[in-house]
Amino acid sequence: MTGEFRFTFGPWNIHEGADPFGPPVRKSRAFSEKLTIYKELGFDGVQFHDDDAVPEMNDLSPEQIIAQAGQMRETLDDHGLVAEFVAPRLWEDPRTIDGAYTSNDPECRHYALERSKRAIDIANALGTDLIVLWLAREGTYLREAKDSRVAVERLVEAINAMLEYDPQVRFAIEPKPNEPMDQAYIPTTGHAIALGFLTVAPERIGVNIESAHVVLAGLDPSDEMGFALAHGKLWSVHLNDQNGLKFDQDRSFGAVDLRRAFNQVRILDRYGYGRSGEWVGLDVKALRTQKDDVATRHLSNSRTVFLKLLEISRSLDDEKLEAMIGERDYEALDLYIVQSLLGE
Ligand code: GLO
Ligand code: MG
Repeated sequence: MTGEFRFTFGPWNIHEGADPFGPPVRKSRAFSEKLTIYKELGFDGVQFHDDDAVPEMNDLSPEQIIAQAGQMRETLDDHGLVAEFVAPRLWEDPRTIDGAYTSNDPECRHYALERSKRAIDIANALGTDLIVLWLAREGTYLREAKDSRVAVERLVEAINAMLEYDPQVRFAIEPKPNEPMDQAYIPTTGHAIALGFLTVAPERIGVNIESAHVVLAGLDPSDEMGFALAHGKLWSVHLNDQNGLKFDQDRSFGAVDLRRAFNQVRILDRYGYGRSGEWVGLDVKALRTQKDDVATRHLSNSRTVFLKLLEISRSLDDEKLEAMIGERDYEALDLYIVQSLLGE
């Protein structure tokens, strides 16, 4: 069964190029302007942080938030776009400095949960049932400051409260091993799925696997995808690339390791990814050196590379592959793949 692929990205993927050592180098684009670019670049879906859909939402009542999200849905309709997911942005508020759901301060944990419920309201108003939880600050810089067992219990408690708040909504946890924290509590796909099994509704907990995050954990993205697929839990992907164990680079898909990218496309295609409505998200950043007028190429390039690798994967001679595998002639297999990637 082959996959069916539609593409999404988030408004944060078109950005001004600031990094921890320097200010913005490109002009800001309004969200409304970004929306006009999606279709031109070949994308049909939008990924949202809650406050991408409803800016300044902490100053609004729940009713006002729902009304504004409803307007955003109309804007999406006008552009022929749909919302893939909403992610509560729980890492910028002063109350989430020491973590959101795992903060040692009960008032801060309360804020995180209430904000997450508003994100669920926004998802409903936008017409999606998927919430992505990137657990950004759920970790610590020093082991003695927080209790890792209690942290897991608090994550389960918060997720249970969200599951109970809305009986339909599904959650895709986006694991990441580090950054902004030194060590995160839910660093890999296995941790995320296991966390789901501690909740009251494991069938509503899946994962969003990001290639760069997997590389930062020292693992192979296509293997992590295989693990999630075997559990029926691969509900979104954030494809990108990463040059070794550094800061989270979000490089264009396939820009660093083409073969690693190929294997991600191949496993998604072989197991019918997208046939149940899953999207291919490209969580890529423009290089800081990229000039303003061409600072969306990372998105269209990533999609182009995905489709090219898909073509290569589908053109492989299955009988030849099976024969090499049957003979255990993995050197021949190796050369066949490399030659295919070289276009030979
Ligand atoms: C950062 C994450 C981030 C999330 C996004 C959605 O490392 O990849 O971009 O994917 O905030 O929650
Ligand atoms: Mg991501």
